[in-house]
Amino acid sequence: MKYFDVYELIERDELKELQLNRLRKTVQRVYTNVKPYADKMDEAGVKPEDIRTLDDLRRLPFTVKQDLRDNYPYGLFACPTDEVVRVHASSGTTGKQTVVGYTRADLDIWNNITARAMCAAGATKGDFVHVSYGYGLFTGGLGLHGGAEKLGAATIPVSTGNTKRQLQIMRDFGSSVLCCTPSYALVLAEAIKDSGIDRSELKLKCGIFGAEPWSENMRRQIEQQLQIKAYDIYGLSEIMGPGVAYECSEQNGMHLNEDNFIVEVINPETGEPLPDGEYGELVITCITKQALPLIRYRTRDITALTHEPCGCGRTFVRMMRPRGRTDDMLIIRGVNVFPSQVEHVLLSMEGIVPQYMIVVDRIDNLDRMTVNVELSPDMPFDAIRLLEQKERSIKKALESTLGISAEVHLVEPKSIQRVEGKSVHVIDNRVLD
Ligand code: DLL
Repeated sequence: MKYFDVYELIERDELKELQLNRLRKTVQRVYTNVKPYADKMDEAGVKPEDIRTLDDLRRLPFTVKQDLRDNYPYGLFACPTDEVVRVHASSGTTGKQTVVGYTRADLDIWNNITARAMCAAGATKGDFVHVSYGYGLFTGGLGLHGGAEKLGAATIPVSTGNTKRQLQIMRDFGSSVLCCTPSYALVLAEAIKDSGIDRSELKLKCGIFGAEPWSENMRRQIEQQLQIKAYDIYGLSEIMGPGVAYECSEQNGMHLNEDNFIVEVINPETGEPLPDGEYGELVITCITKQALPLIRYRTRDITALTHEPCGCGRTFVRMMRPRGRTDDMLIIRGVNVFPSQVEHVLLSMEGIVPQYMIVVDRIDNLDRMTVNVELSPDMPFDAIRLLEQKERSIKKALESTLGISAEVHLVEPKSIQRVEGKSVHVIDNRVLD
C-alpha cells in the first residue's frame, strides 16, 4: 500500500475548492462560537462573509501562543466542552501550559493523518509499531499510537525511558517500525551495539522521527547504525500534534496535510507572504478541526515551501526541515523549554539572584541541560551542605515545572557575565550536523 487515502492524490484545483469551502465554514464557526476571535475579526474589520477566495485568508488576523495563554485553559475552544473527548498540553512560556482539545471527529482526523505518515514510511497492517514517544499530555505518544492503530498495525505503547527494556521489547516483540525522537533513535542504536544484540535478531525496517530539529547527517547516522529507513514527521500540539506534515519515500521535504490545514510562509518581521523556496515563518490555519480550530497560527518555525511535483505522486505541498525558530524556545529531549520558565522558577527561590545561564549539551546523543545560577551575596558560599541542599531544591522545582531534569550549579555572586543590551541566557552547544 503506497498511499493511505485518495486525498493524498487530490488535484490542486479540487483541493483549493475543498479548502475554501472548509475555510469559510471554520471562520463562520469561530466567529460565532469564540468571542476572542469575533473581537479580533471585528477589530480588523473583517466578517466571515468577506472570505470569498483563498486569498482573503490574509485579511484574517494572526493567532499567537499568547492568545492561548490569555484564554487559558479552554477560552479558544469552538465547541461545547461536553463534546471534547481528549485534552493535551505543552509547556507555555512562563509555567502556564498551552491546553489543546479534540472532539471525536478531531481524533479521527488526527489518526488519519498519522496513519498517512506511517503508510508513507512503508508501514502496513502486520507491522509492529514500537512507540517510544512519551505518552501523557505530550501529543507524541498517543498521536503516533492512533495512527498505527488506524493503519491496522499492532501498536506497542512503550513510551519513553528504560532503554534496556526498550531493546528487550524490540527484540522479543518483533518491533518493525520505530517511533521516537531522532536523538533517542541514536541512543537506542548505541545501546543495541553495546548490548551485544545481533542486528539479525531485530525486525526493524523503518522509523518515524520528529518532535525536535535534526539534520540530513543525523538521518544518515540513524539509517546506517540501525539499518533502517528514517523518515521525518512534523507537528505541534496547538495545531494537532504529530502528523501535520510527513515525509514520503522521496525523503525530500514533508507533505503538509492540506485537506486539513492551509499553510503560508511569511516574513516574520512584516507578516508578508513569501514565495516558494524562501525561508520564513510557517503559519497554519486549521480547516477541519472542531474543538480548537486555530486561524493563521504563527508556529514560530522557520521553513520554506515547495509546490514542485513530488516523485511519490502526492500533490500536497512540501515543507523543508525546520531551520530554527523565531523565538527562544529550546527543545530538550523532545520537551519544549522556554528560558522564561526557568527564570520564573528561579525568581520563586530564596538565596539566589536571577542571574543565570542555561547550558545545553548533547552527550552520547542525549541532551543535557545545566542551569548555572548565582548565589545572592548574603549567602555564605563556603557552607557546602547548605549549597548542596539549595541546588537540590532548585533542581526539584525546575524538574516539576519543566518536566525534564536539569543539573543545577550555584556559582559565586557576580560570576555570570553581564551583557549590555539584550541579555543572553542560553548557551546551546549542540551541533546538528
Ligand atoms: O513535538 C509534536 C510531535 C510529536 C511532532 C512527535 C513529531 C513527532 P510540541 O511539543 O507542541 O509538539 O512541539 C512542537 O516541535 O513547533 C517544532 O519547533 C518542533 N518540531 C516538531 N517536529 C519537528 C521536526 C510536538 N520534525 C515543536 N523537525 C514545533 C524539527 C520539529 N522540529
